[in-house]
Amino acid sequence: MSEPVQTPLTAQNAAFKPRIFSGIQPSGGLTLGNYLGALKRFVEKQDEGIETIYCLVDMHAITVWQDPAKLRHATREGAAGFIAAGIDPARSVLFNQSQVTAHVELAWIFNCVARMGWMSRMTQFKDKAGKNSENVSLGLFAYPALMAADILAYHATMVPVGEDQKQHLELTRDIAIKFNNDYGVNYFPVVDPLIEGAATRVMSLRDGTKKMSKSDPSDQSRINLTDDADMIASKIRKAKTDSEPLPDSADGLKDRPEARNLVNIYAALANQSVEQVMAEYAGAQFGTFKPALADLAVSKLGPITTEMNRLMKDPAEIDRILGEGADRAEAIARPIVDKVYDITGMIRSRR
Ligand code: AQP
Repeated sequence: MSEPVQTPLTAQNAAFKPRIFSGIQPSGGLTLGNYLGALKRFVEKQDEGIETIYCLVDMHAITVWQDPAKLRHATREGAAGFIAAGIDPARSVLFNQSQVTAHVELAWIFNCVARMGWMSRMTQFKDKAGKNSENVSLGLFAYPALMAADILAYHATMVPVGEDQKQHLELTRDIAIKFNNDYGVNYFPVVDPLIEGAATRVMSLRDGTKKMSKSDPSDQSRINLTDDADMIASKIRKAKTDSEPLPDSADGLKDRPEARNLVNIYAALANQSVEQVMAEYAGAQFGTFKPALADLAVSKLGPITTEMNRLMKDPAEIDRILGEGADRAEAIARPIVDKVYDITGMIRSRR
């Protein structure tokens, strides 16, 4: 396990209890990118003893089309992946987003706080919408407001994520600050992003300039947590590289995106620094390095895959765990979101 990183709480957050929230979309199977950039670190945070709340964000997933049966399957498989990777549903709160309505209630309020200009600058929206921005869902545009609601409905102070989510977290901070200023309160914390480790941005195995992603049309571009040992070894063997041997320092990887990606993956899986990996493999050809990486990946991911497969044999038990997690999540979020109705001047006379 890597050394815990102590991120100082933003000054305004002194009034808030340290609490972690993060989520993953069940928009496909979990990838090595999700594992190294998020899940592995979710487990580390849980094991450091901080209060941790983790979510399969199914409402986010439907911002692009999801087949209902596949979404249900991916949500259960995602939950199985969390547990198999080390999330203990007794110590962390684990649930799927749509079971706790506080998320969408707060998201609407935040839609009215966030500005069109802020949303228009989101690079993930631009990447996902591409040239088709007139035809994508309104939900895809408003995605970061729902993400802010996911986090702030729990008054979470820290959010472990991969590098790609940095801009969305800055927007979450902007929403919290604007809400607090508009209503003259110090009600929402200004979250600290936790973007740590050697693999905060795992790249595609086919193109070292593109992020590894569940929705990439090429299955060869990613390692899925459901891939077996042969598949992992074959994908790593075929991963795009250049023809040079590995350099003797991290500096030598600067203009070699594919080589850098494989070294980062190795370092993150082995819980080593990039320098430690370079010290061991300086001068090695990919013919040597790739099999070593494949062995390492299989030894780390194999037990997770086996456990996921075991858990997936009992979907009712997974649903039970998600339901229990949702009850615990609801108990935290409900009073926080109810107070937002009071702050914003909504009459709630039925309660
Ligand atoms: N390639 C990656 N490297 C490091 N971290 C990554 N994450 C995702 N891909 C990488 C981190 O995983 C968490 C959950 O991400 P998500 O599923 O909510 O959405 P995403 O970032 O859009 O992931 P994908 O795989 O690319 O999904 P699709 O294809 O559906 O858009 C986040 O913390 C993210 O940083």
